[in-house]
Amino acid sequence: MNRLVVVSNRVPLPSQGARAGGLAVALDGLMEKRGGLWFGWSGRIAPGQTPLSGVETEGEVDYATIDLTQEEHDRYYNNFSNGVLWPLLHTMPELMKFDRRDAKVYREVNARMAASLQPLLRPTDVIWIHDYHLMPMAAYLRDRGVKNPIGFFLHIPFAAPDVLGAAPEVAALVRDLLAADLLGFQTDNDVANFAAAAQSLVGATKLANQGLQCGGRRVKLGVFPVEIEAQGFALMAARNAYTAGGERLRRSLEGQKLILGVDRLDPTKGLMQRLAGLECFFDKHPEWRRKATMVQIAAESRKDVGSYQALRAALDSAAGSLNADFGEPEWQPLRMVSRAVDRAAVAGYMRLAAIGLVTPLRDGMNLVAKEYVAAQEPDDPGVLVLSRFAGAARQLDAALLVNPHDPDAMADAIDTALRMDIAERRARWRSLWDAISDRTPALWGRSFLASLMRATLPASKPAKPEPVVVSSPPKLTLVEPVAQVGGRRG
Ligand code: ADQ
Repeated sequence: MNRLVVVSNRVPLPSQGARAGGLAVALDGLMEKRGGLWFGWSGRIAPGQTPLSGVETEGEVDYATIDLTQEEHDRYYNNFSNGVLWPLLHTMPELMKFDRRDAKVYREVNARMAASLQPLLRPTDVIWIHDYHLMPMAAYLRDRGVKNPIGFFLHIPFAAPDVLGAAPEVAALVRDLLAADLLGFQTDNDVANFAAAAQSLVGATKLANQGLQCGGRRVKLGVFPVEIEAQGFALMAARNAYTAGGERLRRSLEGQKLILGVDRLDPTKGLMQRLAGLECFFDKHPEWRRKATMVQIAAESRKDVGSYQALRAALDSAAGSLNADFGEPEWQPLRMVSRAVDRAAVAGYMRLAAIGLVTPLRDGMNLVAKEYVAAQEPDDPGVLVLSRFAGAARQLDAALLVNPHDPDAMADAIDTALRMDIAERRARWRSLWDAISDRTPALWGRSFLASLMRATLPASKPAKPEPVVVSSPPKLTLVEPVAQVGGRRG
Protein backbone atom coordinates (compact mmCIF):
# COMPACT_ATOMS: atom_id res chain seq x y z
CA MET A 1 0.00 0.00 0.00
CA ASN A 2 1.34 3.45 -0.89
CA ARG A 3 2.20 5.62 2.09
CA LEU A 4 -0.44 8.25 2.84
CA VAL A 5 0.84 11.76 3.52
CA VAL A 6 -1.82 13.94 5.12
CA VAL A 7 -1.18 17.69 5.14
CA SER A 8 -3.32 19.92 7.35
CA ASN A 9 -2.79 23.31 8.93
CA ARG A 10 -2.74 22.00 12.48
CA VAL A 11 -1.28 18.61 13.31
CA PRO A 12 -2.88 17.02 16.40
CA LEU A 13 0.42 15.98 18.00
CA PRO A 14 -0.06 13.08 20.44
CA SER A 15 2.04 15.01 22.98
CA GLN A 16 -0.50 17.88 22.98
CA GLY A 17 -3.80 16.09 23.81
CA ALA A 18 -7.25 16.62 22.23
CA ARG A 19 -8.99 19.76 20.91
CA ALA A 20 -12.51 20.62 19.72
CA GLY A 21 -12.59 20.58 15.93
CA GLY A 22 -14.08 18.59 13.11
CA LEU A 23 -10.99 18.05 10.95
CA ALA A 24 -8.98 16.34 13.70
CA VAL A 25 -11.99 14.21 14.64
CA ALA A 26 -12.46 13.08 11.03
CA LEU A 27 -8.80 12.39 10.26
CA ASP A 28 -7.73 10.84 13.58
CA GLY A 29 -9.87 7.79 12.87
CA LEU A 30 -8.48 7.37 9.36
CA MET A 31 -4.83 7.83 10.34
CA GLU A 32 -5.10 5.46 13.31
CA LYS A 33 -6.27 2.68 10.97
CA ARG A 34 -4.11 3.38 7.94
CA GLY A 35 -0.87 4.92 9.30
CA GLY A 36 1.39 7.27 7.32
CA LEU A 37 2.89 10.74 7.66
CA TRP A 38 0.92 13.72 9.01
CA PHE A 39 2.52 17.06 8.17
CA GLY A 40 1.63 20.65 9.12
CA TRP A 41 1.89 23.29 11.84
CA SER A 42 2.87 22.20 15.36
CA GLY A 43 0.68 24.83 17.04
CA ARG A 44 3.85 26.52 18.36
CA ILE A 45 5.22 30.01 17.69
CA ALA A 46 9.01 30.30 17.18
CA PRO A 47 11.24 33.38 16.88
CA GLY A 48 12.55 32.39 13.41
CA GLN A 49 11.84 30.05 10.50
CA THR A 50 13.32 26.54 10.46
CA PRO A 51 12.50 23.84 7.87
CA LEU A 52 11.16 21.37 10.47
CA SER A 53 10.48 21.78 14.16
CA GLY A 54 10.16 18.12 15.05
CA VAL A 55 9.05 14.60 14.26
CA GLU A 56 7.02 12.41 16.63
CA THR A 57 5.79 8.88 16.11
CA GLU A 58 2.81 7.17 17.66
CA GLY A 59 1.65 3.76 16.47
CA GLU A 60 1.87 3.71 12.69
CA VAL A 61 1.76 7.50 12.29
CA ASP A 62 4.75 9.86 11.98
CA TYR A 63 3.98 13.51 12.75
CA ALA A 64 6.31 16.08 11.13
CA THR A 65 5.72 19.73 11.92
CA ILE A 66 6.93 23.26 11.35
CA ASP A 67 6.57 26.15 13.79
CA LEU A 68 5.21 29.52 12.65
CA THR A 69 6.66 32.92 13.46
CA GLN A 70 4.39 35.40 15.24
CA GLU A 71 3.87 37.35 12.01
CA GLU A 72 3.04 34.19 10.06
CA HIS A 73 0.58 33.14 12.75
CA ASP A 74 -1.11 36.54 12.73
CA ARG A 75 -1.29 37.02 8.98
CA TYR A 76 -1.52 33.48 7.51
CA TYR A 77 -3.63 31.85 10.23
CA ASN A 78 -5.63 34.55 12.01
CA ASN A 79 -6.05 37.25 9.40
CA PHE A 80 -6.19 35.50 6.04
CA SER A 81 -7.31 31.91 6.75
CA ASN A 82 -9.75 32.68 9.56
CA GLY A 83 -10.42 36.37 8.89
CA VAL A 84 -10.94 36.20 5.10
CA LEU A 85 -11.32 32.67 3.68
CA TRP A 86 -13.45 31.26 6.51
CA PRO A 87 -16.20 33.93 6.40
CA LEU A 88 -16.01 34.25 2.61
CA LEU A 89 -16.41 30.54 1.89
CA HIS A 90 -19.29 30.44 4.42
CA THR A 91 -20.98 33.25 2.43
CA MET A 92 -20.49 35.80 5.21
CA PRO A 93 -18.29 38.32 3.33
CA GLU A 94 -19.42 41.14 5.65
CA LEU A 95 -17.22 39.58 8.38
CA MET A 96 -14.15 39.53 6.16
CA LYS A 97 -11.20 41.94 6.63
CA PHE A 98 -9.01 41.81 3.54
CA ASP A 99 -5.40 43.08 3.55
CA ARG A 100 -2.95 42.30 0.73
CA ARG A 101 -0.07 41.82 3.17
CA ASP A 102 -2.01 38.99 4.84
CA ALA A 103 -2.64 37.34 1.46
CA LYS A 104 1.10 37.56 0.70
CA VAL A 105 2.12 35.90 3.97
CA TYR A 106 -0.58 33.23 3.45
CA ARG A 107 1.10 32.33 0.18
CA GLU A 108 4.59 32.45 1.69
CA VAL A 109 3.62 30.02 4.46
CA ASN A 110 2.10 27.64 1.90
CA ALA A 111 5.30 27.83 -0.18
CA ARG A 112 7.43 27.24 2.94
CA MET A 113 5.34 24.22 3.93
CA ALA A 114 5.76 22.79 0.41
CA ALA A 115 9.55 23.31 0.67
CA SER A 116 9.66 21.57 4.08
CA LEU A 117 7.50 18.66 2.98
CA GLN A 118 9.22 17.90 -0.33
CA PRO A 119 12.40 16.29 1.12
CA LEU A 120 10.23 13.96 3.24
CA LEU A 121 8.32 12.61 0.23
CA ARG A 122 8.89 9.20 -1.37
CA PRO A 123 8.09 8.58 -5.07
CA THR A 124 5.15 6.28 -4.25
CA ASP A 125 3.51 8.52 -1.62
CA VAL A 126 -0.08 9.67 -2.04
CA ILE A 127 -0.56 13.23 -0.80
CA TRP A 128 -3.83 14.43 0.72
CA ILE A 129 -4.06 18.15 1.55
CA HIS A 130 -6.84 19.43 3.80
CA ASP A 131 -8.82 22.62 3.98
CA TYR A 132 -8.84 26.32 3.26
CA HIS A 133 -5.55 27.13 4.98
CA LEU A 134 -3.70 25.24 2.27
CA MET A 135 -5.44 26.13 -1.00
CA PRO A 136 -2.23 26.97 -2.96
CA MET A 137 -0.13 24.13 -1.50
CA ALA A 138 -0.63 21.65 -4.38
CA ALA A 139 0.54 24.29 -6.88
CA TYR A 140 3.69 24.98 -4.81
CA LEU A 141 4.44 21.24 -4.65
CA ARG A 142 4.04 20.95 -8.44
CA ASP A 143 6.36 23.97 -8.88
CA ARG A 144 8.98 21.97 -6.98
CA GLY A 145 8.59 19.05 -9.39
CA VAL A 146 6.42 16.83 -7.18
CA LYS A 147 4.63 14.34 -9.48
CA ASN A 148 2.85 12.26 -6.81
CA PRO A 149 -0.96 11.98 -6.81
CA ILE A 150 -2.34 14.97 -4.89
CA GLY A 151 -5.85 15.18 -3.50
CA PHE A 152 -7.40 18.18 -1.75
CA PHE A 153 -10.45 18.12 0.51
CA LEU A 154 -12.38 21.19 1.60
CA HIS A 155 -14.08 20.66 4.99
CA ILE A 156 -16.08 23.89 4.78
CA PRO A 157 -18.58 25.03 2.14
CA PHE A 158 -17.53 26.58 -1.17
CA ALA A 159 -19.37 29.82 -1.88
CA ALA A 160 -21.00 30.90 -5.14
CA PRO A 161 -18.70 32.76 -7.61
CA ASP A 162 -20.31 36.19 -7.10
CA VAL A 163 -19.64 35.96 -3.34
CA LEU A 164 -16.02 34.88 -3.94
CA GLY A 165 -15.44 37.96 -6.06
CA ALA A 166 -15.37 40.01 -2.84
CA ALA A 167 -11.78 38.89 -2.08
CA PRO A 168 -9.22 39.90 -4.73
CA GLU A 169 -6.96 36.86 -4.11
CA VAL A 170 -9.54 34.16 -4.60
CA ALA A 171 -9.40 33.68 -8.38
CA ALA A 172 -5.68 32.84 -8.10
CA LEU A 173 -6.44 30.36 -5.31
CA VAL A 174 -9.06 28.65 -7.46
CA ARG A 175 -6.45 28.29 -10.21
CA ASP A 176 -3.88 26.89 -7.75
CA LEU A 177 -6.36 24.27 -6.54
CA LEU A 178 -6.48 22.91 -10.09
CA ALA A 179 -2.89 21.66 -9.59
CA ALA A 180 -4.35 18.75 -7.58
CA ASP A 181 -5.68 15.57 -9.25
CA LEU A 182 -8.85 15.30 -7.17
CA LEU A 183 -10.79 18.01 -5.33
CA GLY A 184 -13.23 16.70 -2.72
CA PHE A 185 -16.16 18.61 -1.21
CA GLN A 186 -18.84 17.89 1.39
CA THR A 187 -21.92 18.35 -0.84
CA ASP A 188 -22.92 18.54 -4.50
CA ASN A 189 -23.76 22.20 -3.96
CA ASP A 190 -20.09 22.89 -3.10
CA VAL A 191 -18.95 20.98 -6.20
CA ALA A 192 -21.34 23.01 -8.38
CA ASN A 193 -20.10 26.29 -6.84
CA PHE A 194 -16.45 25.35 -7.35
CA ALA A 195 -17.02 24.24 -10.96
CA ALA A 196 -18.84 27.51 -11.69
CA ALA A 197 -16.03 29.54 -10.07
CA ALA A 198 -13.31 27.68 -11.99
CA GLN A 199 -15.15 28.34 -15.25
CA SER A 200 -16.03 31.98 -14.65
CA LEU A 201 -12.93 33.14 -12.72
CA VAL A 202 -10.08 31.20 -14.38
CA GLY A 203 -11.57 29.95 -17.69
CA ALA A 204 -11.60 26.22 -16.89
CA THR A 205 -13.75 24.02 -19.11
CA LYS A 206 -16.09 21.32 -17.89
CA LEU A 207 -15.39 17.69 -18.85
CA ALA A 208 -17.77 14.75 -18.64
CA ASN A 209 -17.94 12.82 -15.35
CA GLN A 210 -17.26 15.69 -12.89
CA GLY A 211 -13.99 16.83 -14.42
CA LEU A 212 -12.45 20.20 -15.24
CA GLN A 213 -9.68 21.11 -17.64
CA CYS A 214 -7.48 24.20 -17.35
CA GLY A 215 -4.17 24.95 -19.08
CA GLY A 216 -3.55 21.33 -20.09
CA ARG A 217 -4.31 19.92 -16.60
CA ARG A 218 -7.30 17.77 -15.79
CA VAL A 219 -8.80 17.59 -12.34
CA LYS A 220 -11.69 15.54 -10.97
CA LEU A 221 -14.28 16.85 -8.53
CA GLY A 222 -16.17 14.64 -6.10
CA VAL A 223 -18.56 14.64 -3.14
CA PHE A 224 -17.28 12.91 0.01
CA PRO A 225 -19.41 13.77 3.06
CA VAL A 226 -17.29 13.45 6.20
CA GLU A 227 -18.46 10.68 8.50
CA ILE A 228 -18.14 9.77 12.17
CA GLU A 229 -17.44 6.48 13.91
CA ALA A 230 -21.14 6.08 14.78
CA GLN A 231 -20.91 2.67 16.46
CA GLY A 232 -18.01 3.75 18.65
CA PHE A 233 -19.68 7.07 19.51
CA ALA A 234 -22.89 5.24 20.49
CA LEU A 235 -20.89 3.07 22.87
CA MET A 236 -19.08 6.07 24.35
CA ALA A 237 -22.41 7.87 24.90
CA ALA A 238 -23.98 4.86 26.60
CA ARG A 239 -20.98 4.54 28.94
CA ASN A 240 -20.82 8.23 29.78
CA ALA A 241 -24.47 9.10 30.36
CA TYR A 242 -24.31 7.38 33.72
CA THR A 243 -20.89 8.44 35.00
CA ALA A 244 -20.74 10.77 38.01
CA GLY A 245 -20.71 13.83 35.67
CA GLY A 246 -23.72 12.62 33.66
CA GLU A 247 -25.62 11.81 36.86
CA ARG A 248 -24.87 15.29 38.25
CA LEU A 249 -26.25 16.93 35.12
CA ARG A 250 -29.37 14.74 35.22
CA ARG A 251 -29.98 15.40 38.90
CA SER A 252 -29.53 19.13 38.39
CA LEU A 253 -32.30 19.07 35.75
CA GLU A 254 -34.81 17.65 38.24
CA GLY A 255 -36.92 16.00 35.56
CA GLN A 256 -36.81 18.88 33.07
CA LYS A 257 -36.23 18.19 29.37
CA LEU A 258 -32.69 18.96 28.26
CA ILE A 259 -32.12 20.95 25.05
CA LEU A 260 -28.44 20.66 24.13
CA GLY A 261 -26.17 22.72 21.86
CA VAL A 262 -22.50 21.79 21.32
CA ASP A 263 -20.35 23.98 19.09
CA ARG A 264 -17.10 25.79 18.70
CA LEU A 265 -17.84 29.45 19.46
CA ASP A 266 -17.93 30.65 15.85
CA PRO A 267 -20.03 33.16 13.86
CA THR A 268 -21.06 30.44 11.37
CA LYS A 269 -22.62 28.25 14.06
CA GLY A 270 -25.62 30.59 14.46
CA LEU A 271 -25.35 30.93 18.24
CA MET A 272 -26.92 34.40 18.45
CA GLN A 273 -29.79 33.26 16.22
CA ARG A 274 -30.15 30.13 18.38
CA LEU A 275 -30.59 32.23 21.51
CA ALA A 276 -33.17 34.33 19.64
CA GLY A 277 -35.01 31.10 18.79
CA LEU A 278 -34.83 29.94 22.41
CA GLU A 279 -36.14 33.28 23.64
CA CYS A 280 -39.00 33.06 21.15
CA PHE A 281 -39.70 29.49 22.33
CA PHE A 282 -40.07 30.46 26.01
CA ASP A 283 -42.09 33.49 24.97
CA LYS A 284 -44.51 31.68 22.63
CA HIS A 285 -44.71 28.48 24.66
CA PRO A 286 -44.66 29.59 28.30
CA GLU A 287 -45.95 26.16 29.38
CA TRP A 288 -42.36 24.91 28.92
CA ARG A 289 -40.88 27.36 31.44
CA ARG A 290 -39.45 25.39 34.38
CA LYS A 291 -40.00 22.21 32.33
CA ALA A 292 -37.09 22.59 29.90
CA THR A 293 -33.54 23.91 30.15
CA MET A 294 -31.01 24.58 27.42
CA VAL A 295 -27.34 23.74 27.97
CA GLN A 296 -25.12 25.39 25.36
CA ILE A 297 -21.50 24.28 25.28
CA ALA A 298 -19.72 26.83 23.09
CA ALA A 299 -15.98 26.15 23.27
CA GLU A 300 -13.97 29.28 22.61
CA SER A 301 -11.81 29.05 19.49
CA ARG A 302 -9.73 31.53 17.41
CA LYS A 303 -9.64 33.97 20.32
CA ASP A 304 -7.19 36.24 18.46
CA VAL A 305 -9.67 37.02 15.66
CA GLY A 306 -11.70 40.20 16.23
CA SER A 307 -15.08 38.84 15.09
CA TYR A 308 -14.74 35.92 17.56
CA GLN A 309 -14.05 38.29 20.47
CA ALA A 310 -17.06 40.37 19.47
CA LEU A 311 -19.22 37.24 19.24
CA ARG A 312 -18.15 36.09 22.72
CA ALA A 313 -19.13 39.45 24.19
CA ALA A 314 -22.46 39.56 22.31
CA LEU A 315 -23.29 36.00 23.32
CA ASP A 316 -22.53 36.61 27.00
CA SER A 317 -24.76 39.65 26.91
CA ALA A 318 -27.63 37.87 25.08
CA ALA A 319 -27.41 34.88 27.46
CA GLY A 320 -27.51 37.23 30.46
CA SER A 321 -30.57 39.06 29.11
CA LEU A 322 -32.38 35.82 28.31
CA ASN A 323 -31.82 34.48 31.82
CA ALA A 324 -32.77 37.80 33.40
CA ASP A 325 -35.95 38.13 31.28
CA PHE A 326 -37.23 34.57 31.67
CA GLY A 327 -35.41 33.18 34.73
CA GLU A 328 -36.99 32.57 38.13
CA PRO A 329 -35.22 32.41 41.46
CA GLU A 330 -35.27 28.61 41.18
CA TRP A 331 -35.01 28.17 37.39
CA GLN A 332 -32.71 29.39 34.64
CA PRO A 333 -33.65 28.76 30.99
CA LEU A 334 -30.05 28.70 29.71
CA ARG A 335 -26.74 27.38 31.02
CA MET A 336 -23.77 28.49 28.96
CA VAL A 337 -20.32 26.85 29.04
CA SER A 338 -17.48 28.47 27.07
CA ARG A 339 -14.83 25.81 27.64
CA ALA A 340 -14.12 22.74 25.52
CA VAL A 341 -15.68 19.81 27.33
CA ASP A 342 -14.16 16.35 27.19
CA ARG A 343 -15.52 14.44 24.16
CA ALA A 344 -16.64 11.44 26.21
CA ALA A 345 -18.57 13.68 28.62
CA VAL A 346 -20.23 15.46 25.66
CA ALA A 347 -21.31 12.09 24.26
CA GLY A 348 -22.98 11.28 27.59
CA TYR A 349 -24.78 14.66 27.71
CA MET A 350 -26.03 14.08 24.16
CA ARG A 351 -27.64 10.82 25.27
CA LEU A 352 -29.43 12.62 28.09
CA ALA A 353 -30.75 15.39 25.84
CA ALA A 354 -34.35 15.36 24.58
CA ILE A 355 -33.30 17.72 21.77
CA GLY A 356 -30.01 18.21 19.93
CA LEU A 357 -30.23 21.80 18.67
CA VAL A 358 -27.78 22.18 15.75
CA THR A 359 -28.52 25.37 13.86
CA PRO A 360 -25.49 26.73 11.97
CA LEU A 361 -26.06 29.55 9.47
CA ARG A 362 -23.87 27.54 7.12
CA ASP A 363 -21.68 24.51 7.74
CA GLY A 364 -19.63 22.25 5.48
CA MET A 365 -21.03 19.15 7.19
CA ASN A 366 -21.46 19.44 11.00
CA LEU A 367 -20.32 16.37 12.88
CA VAL A 368 -22.18 17.33 16.06
CA ALA A 369 -25.48 16.53 14.29
CA LYS A 370 -24.22 13.04 13.41
CA GLU A 371 -22.81 12.53 16.91
CA TYR A 372 -26.14 13.48 18.50
CA VAL A 373 -27.91 10.84 16.40
CA ALA A 374 -25.31 8.21 17.28
CA ALA A 375 -25.59 9.02 21.00
CA GLN A 376 -29.32 8.26 21.29
CA GLU A 377 -30.99 5.32 23.00
CA PRO A 378 -32.80 3.41 20.23
CA ASP A 379 -35.88 2.78 22.42
CA ASP A 380 -36.21 6.33 23.68
CA PRO A 381 -34.35 8.61 21.28
CA GLY A 382 -34.24 12.39 21.41
CA VAL A 383 -35.02 14.61 18.43
CA LEU A 384 -32.48 16.34 16.21
CA VAL A 385 -33.43 19.90 15.23
CA LEU A 386 -31.08 20.76 12.39
CA SER A 387 -30.39 23.78 10.20
CA ARG A 388 -31.21 23.21 6.55
CA PHE A 389 -27.95 25.08 5.78
CA ALA A 390 -25.69 22.42 7.33
CA GLY A 391 -24.16 19.99 4.82
CA ALA A 392 -25.38 17.23 7.16
CA ALA A 393 -29.01 18.12 6.33
CA ARG A 394 -28.57 16.35 2.98
CA GLN A 395 -28.04 13.02 4.71
CA LEU A 396 -30.06 13.70 7.89
CA ASP A 397 -33.32 14.76 6.28
CA ALA A 398 -35.37 12.84 8.88
CA ALA A 399 -34.40 15.52 11.43
CA LEU A 400 -36.70 18.50 12.05
CA LEU A 401 -35.10 20.86 9.52
CA VAL A 402 -35.28 24.58 10.32
CA ASN A 403 -34.22 27.94 8.93
CA PRO A 404 -31.87 29.30 11.65
CA HIS A 405 -32.70 32.89 10.69
CA ASP A 406 -36.36 32.41 11.64
CA PRO A 407 -36.80 32.44 15.47
CA ASP A 408 -40.50 31.47 15.22
CA ALA A 409 -39.67 28.43 13.11
CA MET A 410 -37.01 27.40 15.62
CA ALA A 411 -39.38 27.94 18.55
CA ASP A 412 -42.09 25.84 16.89
CA ALA A 413 -39.60 23.08 16.01
CA ILE A 414 -38.46 22.90 19.66
CA ASP A 415 -42.07 22.67 20.79
CA THR A 416 -42.85 19.99 18.19
CA ALA A 417 -39.77 18.01 19.21
CA LEU A 418 -40.63 18.14 22.92
CA ARG A 419 -44.20 16.96 22.20
CA MET A 420 -43.27 14.30 19.64
CA ASP A 421 -44.68 10.88 20.48
CA ILE A 422 -42.41 7.92 20.97
CA ALA A 423 -43.42 6.19 17.71
CA GLU A 424 -42.43 9.20 15.59
CA ARG A 425 -39.23 9.75 17.58
CA ARG A 426 -38.22 6.13 17.00
CA ALA A 427 -39.10 6.20 13.29
CA ARG A 428 -37.19 9.42 12.67
CA TRP A 429 -34.21 8.23 14.69
CA ARG A 430 -34.08 4.86 12.88
CA SER A 431 -33.93 6.63 9.55
CA LEU A 432 -31.18 8.99 10.82
CA TRP A 433 -29.21 6.08 12.28
CA ASP A 434 -29.45 4.19 8.97
CA ALA A 435 -27.91 7.23 7.24
CA ILE A 436 -24.78 7.22 9.42
CA SER A 437 -24.29 3.81 11.00
CA ASP A 438 -22.57 1.93 8.19
CA ARG A 439 -20.07 4.69 7.42
CA THR A 440 -16.82 5.60 9.16
CA PRO A 441 -13.98 8.12 8.74
CA ALA A 442 -11.82 5.22 7.54
CA LEU A 443 -14.31 4.35 4.76
CA TRP A 444 -14.63 8.05 3.89
CA GLY A 445 -10.84 8.21 3.54
CA ARG A 446 -10.67 4.98 1.56
CA SER A 447 -13.27 6.16 -0.95
CA PHE A 448 -11.50 9.51 -1.39
CA LEU A 449 -8.14 7.80 -1.91
CA ALA A 450 -9.60 5.23 -4.33
CA SER A 451 -11.07 8.09 -6.38
CA LEU A 452 -7.72 9.88 -6.25
CA MET A 453 -5.92 6.83 -7.62
CA ARG A 454 -8.52 6.48 -10.39
CA ALA A 455 -8.15 10.17 -11.23
CA THR A 456 -4.39 9.73 -11.75
CA LEU A 457 -4.59 6.74 -14.11
CA PRO A 458 -3.12 7.66 -17.51
CA ALA A 459 -5.71 8.72 -20.11
CA SER A 460 -4.72 5.75 -22.36
CA LYS A 461 -5.85 3.35 -19.61
CA PRO A 462 -9.27 4.68 -18.69
CA ALA A 463 -10.57 3.61 -15.31
CA LYS A 464 -13.69 1.49 -15.10
CA PRO A 465 -16.66 3.85 -15.47
CA GLU A 466 -17.19 4.22 -11.75
CA PRO A 467 -18.72 7.49 -10.53
CA VAL A 468 -16.54 9.72 -8.36
CA VAL A 469 -19.53 10.77 -6.26
CA VAL A 470 -19.72 8.58 -3.18
CA SER A 471 -23.27 8.15 -2.07
CA SER A 472 -23.25 4.66 -0.58
CA PRO A 473 -19.90 3.28 0.55
CA PRO A 474 -19.50 -0.47 1.12
CA LYS A 475 -21.70 -1.89 3.85
CA LEU A 476 -20.13 -2.87 7.15
CA THR A 477 -21.47 -5.66 9.28
CA LEU A 478 -23.83 -3.79 11.54
CA VAL A 479 -23.98 -4.19 15.24
CA GLU A 480 -27.22 -2.94 16.73
CA PRO A 481 -27.00 0.45 18.42
CA VAL A 482 -26.39 0.31 22.13
CA ALA A 483 -29.57 -0.52 24.02
CA GLN A 484 -31.02 1.44 26.89
CA VAL A 485 -29.05 1.21 30.10
CA GLY A 486 -31.65 2.90 32.28
CA GLY A 487 -34.58 5.33 32.02
CA ARG A 488 -33.52 8.91 31.59
CA ARG A 489 -35.66 11.32 29.62
CA GLY A 490 -37.35 13.91 31.80
P1 ADQ B 1 -16.02 22.30 12.82
O1 ADQ B 1 -16.44 23.63 12.32
O2 ADQ B 1 -15.04 22.28 13.91
O3 ADQ B 1 -15.48 21.38 11.62
P2 ADQ B 1 -18.02 20.14 13.47
O4 ADQ B 1 -18.21 19.38 12.22
O5 ADQ B 1 -19.28 20.30 14.24
O6 ADQ B 1 -17.42 21.59 13.28
O7 ADQ B 1 -16.99 19.32 14.36
C1 ADQ B 1 -16.69 19.69 15.65
C2 ADQ B 1 -16.10 18.50 16.44
O8 ADQ B 1 -15.59 19.03 17.66
C3 ADQ B 1 -17.17 17.49 16.82
O9 ADQ B 1 -16.60 16.22 16.92
C4 ADQ B 1 -17.64 17.96 18.20
O10 ADQ B 1 -18.10 16.95 19.06
C5 ADQ B 1 -16.39 18.62 18.76
N1 ADQ B 1 -16.82 19.81 19.51
C6 ADQ B 1 -17.44 20.90 19.03
N2 ADQ B 1 -17.71 21.77 20.00
C7 ADQ B 1 -17.25 21.22 21.13
C8 ADQ B 1 -17.26 21.65 22.49
N3 ADQ B 1 -17.82 22.78 22.84
N4 ADQ B 1 -16.68 20.83 23.39
C9 ADQ B 1 -16.17 19.64 23.02
N5 ADQ B 1 -16.16 19.19 21.76
C10 ADQ B 1 -16.69 19.97 20.83
C11 ADQ B 1 -15.14 21.60 10.24
C12 ADQ B 1 -16.29 22.11 9.38
C13 ADQ B 1 -17.49 21.20 9.51
C14 ADQ B 1 -17.11 19.77 9.15
C15 ADQ B 1 -15.86 19.33 9.88
C16 ADQ B 1 -15.34 17.98 9.38
O11 ADQ B 1 -16.63 23.45 9.75
O12 ADQ B 1 -18.54 21.63 8.66
O13 ADQ B 1 -18.16 18.89 9.51
O14 ADQ B 1 -14.80 20.28 9.74
O15 ADQ B 1 -15.15 17.99 8.02
